[in-house]
Amino acid sequence: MLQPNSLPRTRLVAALPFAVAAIFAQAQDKPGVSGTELRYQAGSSPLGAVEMHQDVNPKAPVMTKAEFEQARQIYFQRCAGCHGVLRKGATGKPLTPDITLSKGTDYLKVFIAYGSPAGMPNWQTSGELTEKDVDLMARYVQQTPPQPPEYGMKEMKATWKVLVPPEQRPKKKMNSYNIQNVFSTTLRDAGEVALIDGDTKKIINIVKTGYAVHISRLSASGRYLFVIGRDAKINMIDLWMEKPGTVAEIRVGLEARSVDTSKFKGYEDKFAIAGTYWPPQFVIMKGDTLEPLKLVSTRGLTVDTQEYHPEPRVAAIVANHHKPEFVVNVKETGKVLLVNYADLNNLKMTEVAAARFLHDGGWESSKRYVLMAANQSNKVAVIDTVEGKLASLVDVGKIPHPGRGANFVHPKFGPVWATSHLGDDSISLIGTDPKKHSKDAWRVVQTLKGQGGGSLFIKTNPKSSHLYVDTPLNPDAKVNQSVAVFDIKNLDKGYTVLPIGEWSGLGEGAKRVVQPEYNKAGDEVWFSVWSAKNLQSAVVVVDDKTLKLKTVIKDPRLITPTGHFNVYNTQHDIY
Ligand code: DHE
Repeated sequence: MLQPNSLPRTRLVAALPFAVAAIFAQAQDKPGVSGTELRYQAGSSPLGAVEMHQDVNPKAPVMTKAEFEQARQIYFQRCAGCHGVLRKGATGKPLTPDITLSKGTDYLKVFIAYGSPAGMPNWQTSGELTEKDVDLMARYVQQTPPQPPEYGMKEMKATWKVLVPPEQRPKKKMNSYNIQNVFSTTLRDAGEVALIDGDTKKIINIVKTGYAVHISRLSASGRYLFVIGRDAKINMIDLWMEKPGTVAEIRVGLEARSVDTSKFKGYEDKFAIAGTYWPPQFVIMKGDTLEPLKLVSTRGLTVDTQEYHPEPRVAAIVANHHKPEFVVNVKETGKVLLVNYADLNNLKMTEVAAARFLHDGGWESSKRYVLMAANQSNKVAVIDTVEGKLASLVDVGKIPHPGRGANFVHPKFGPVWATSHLGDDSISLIGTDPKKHSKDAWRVVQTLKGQGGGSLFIKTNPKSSHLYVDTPLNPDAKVNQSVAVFDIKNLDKGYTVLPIGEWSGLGEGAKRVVQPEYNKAGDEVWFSVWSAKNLQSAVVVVDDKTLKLKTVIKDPRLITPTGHFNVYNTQHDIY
């Protein structure tokens, strides 16, 4: 049998129908999706493990039950991130039988094996799938898409556990940790977070969380830490306990990425909110117990062509500090919802039309305007949360990915917010001060050139004069194992490269350097050095003034560290 990559290109092209061969040739000249994008978008979905109802489609090619199940697993591991759970299209094209049946198995096999210039990765020639897998997938996408179950209040309540009721929790902080300087580090493949004391750099506790845990956020008081897994499990951790640990948990859906808490005066620690990828909805919960209170579906019409989308995923959620409001990004429809939580029974929501594929983002320094990346649209949407309307849609580089972005005062243009990009090496600086710098507000005032594409996170701090840009998904190991640092006072000088991977002193491994995060004082920057599950990883701490190595935190329990969240900076949205 032929192994991936072993098929001579000429032999295969000769065997193809003309039109297919032409697409193939084009795809080879201009591969659709870079390895960078592939590594990011094609993340594994926990829905592969969920039982789903399946119809038999008499028009589709025959598949045994075992073949179907195997293909379904591959689909949720590799394809659902772009083509959607229901295969109705997300950032990738729809793959429903009305489209795929008329193409036929041979055509689809070539498409899957070789990719297309429009964005389909070359799954077989890249070695990611075998020829047998490709045949399986070509037949699978002609079947009726299996539908995952809905997940509502009843299912949520069945998973909801209050392990320590509020009245049995400490009345004051029972430990001697400086909790404002604690870091919650995601241990992705262990399904855990490490709580690390930022002062001593010692691990306080390792807390079991959901599958492929994603992000951590803080309550307004800084006492409670909320962690969400890709399987939509939330852990609420009480940092006042002698040994901080989980006091409540819930599963709010079947797949998720975002959680946040109410930050407005009078509502501190009162509500939590989580958004789910499946089902497409968000839920508002009690802030001290995670009791689910209000569930809102995000299914609806797209912002541009105004067509129904059956699975618009909830991406980033941020809490407004000046209003009782959550800002909720609905990815596939391209709408930002401003959800007022003052009266949950008569919920008021402002729907701001932005652009499709809203992903991540954060506040500018005054916290009136929130900037959200519409990643596959190559735009940043600026929402004025006082007026409750779109202030601007700014064109930026290819696939902006700011994390929450970086705010600093530009020597010439005043306050700016910055994003780096997955798809190119640019860093866009957007003016954010419509009062004093009106002609520069909501436009890219300067574009910096970084180390390369594959950037995920950018960070600075009001006390620092540096801007750090990671590139963990760049294909070049030299670039993905290091970080670029710009001097904010002298941006034209270019960047300095810090070889964080090398500084970690780790042996073999991918050692991708991910997510700069400052300590509370703003004088240290922490980086995860992320290697595979079976290899050692580390957290590297850099002195922000001197840009020299300060400490390497190594521990066998630090398995696949990715994001890390400093309590104080996350609580106050300092970035
Ligand atoms: Fe993330 C934030 C979704 C892959 C690490 N990620 C987010 C947010 C979303 C998201 C919607 C914003 C949450 C918020 O602010 O409320 N991420 C996704 C995906 O859909 C995607 C592309 C594929 C997937 O299968 O999950 C994806 N993310 C990754 C990774 O591969 C990363 C690097 C490692 C990992 O843990 O899997 C990763 N994402 C992060 C981190 C943040 C994040 C560290 C928080 C950034 C911040 O500064 O707040």
